Amino acid sequence: MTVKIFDTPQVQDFLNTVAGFDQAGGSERAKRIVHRLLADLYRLIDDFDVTPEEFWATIGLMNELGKGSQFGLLAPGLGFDHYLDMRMDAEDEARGLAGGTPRTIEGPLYVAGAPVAEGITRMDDGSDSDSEVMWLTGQVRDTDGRPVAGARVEIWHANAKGGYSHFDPSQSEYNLRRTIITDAEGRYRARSIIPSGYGVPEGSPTDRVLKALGRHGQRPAHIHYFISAPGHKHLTTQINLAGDPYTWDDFAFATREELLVEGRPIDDAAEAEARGLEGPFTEVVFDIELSRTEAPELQSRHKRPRALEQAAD
Ligand code: MBD
Ligand code: FE
Repeated sequence: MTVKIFDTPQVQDFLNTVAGFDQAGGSERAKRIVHRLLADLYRLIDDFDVTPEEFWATIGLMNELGKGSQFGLLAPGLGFDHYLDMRMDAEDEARGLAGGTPRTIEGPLYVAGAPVAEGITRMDDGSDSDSEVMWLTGQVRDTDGRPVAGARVEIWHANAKGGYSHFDPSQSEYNLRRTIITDAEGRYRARSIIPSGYGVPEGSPTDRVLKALGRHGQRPAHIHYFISAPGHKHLTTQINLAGDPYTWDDFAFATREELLVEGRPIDDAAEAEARGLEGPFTEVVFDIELSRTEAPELQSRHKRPRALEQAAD
């Protein structure tokens, strides 16, 4: 039976009490946000005639999401990460800080504390001899085209099975995760392996939510970056390797035209030798343009829970 009680004074008074409006302590912002959130949900329950069975199934699902630390995975699937990016883009536009390489979402699989190298490094541990060798390089410049020496370029990506070290126990510590400090010409260079796309674990609570929406949990092959340098705006971004069937069908909505990079297959002994490689490889070039800013809060990444990062950092 359909009943409508949301607009009654009893329910409205009840909401005010639940949100702590009649209490002196607590945070005004927390109260207003919780009040709004609960009001929207109470109204939804009324409008959709949500049954107790549906409500408690949802509580069970949320407990499972929490147990598996999956809220960070569901969030991009529900578009929150991209929505926050759209808001930060609009803020940059309003502040006159637009320009440079575009941002895109961080995702939940960063791990703090990767090994740091000057200018050049190898990211893979050499245990995967079946994967395609990747030569990943680029130059960091400011928006006037001047190279940025000494920039911190943090890179992380999946292996050819779509797994990330730390979260995938079959990989060695910090495999496919490095920080490279750009050389005098602003360049970074890394030997690695070509990543595959990521897929949300089959049967996981996040997968169940996506399936209920008729959606999949696949991401195209991508490589994550944090780039920072004093006097420049911190950049969180990713590149996508062109030609992936999921390029424009990313469950996390991170693809941007400007961030699509075509790998160049090279089968030339002299080219390989020039990079200290043997045999064929695929070169992936990603140049990065940073906007200048003197605001210290714009020069470092946002705080959020991250693996192996101190909450105080
Ligand atoms: C990933 O590798 C990722 O980048 C995002 C955003 C979500 C899940 C897995
Ligand atoms: Fe990723």
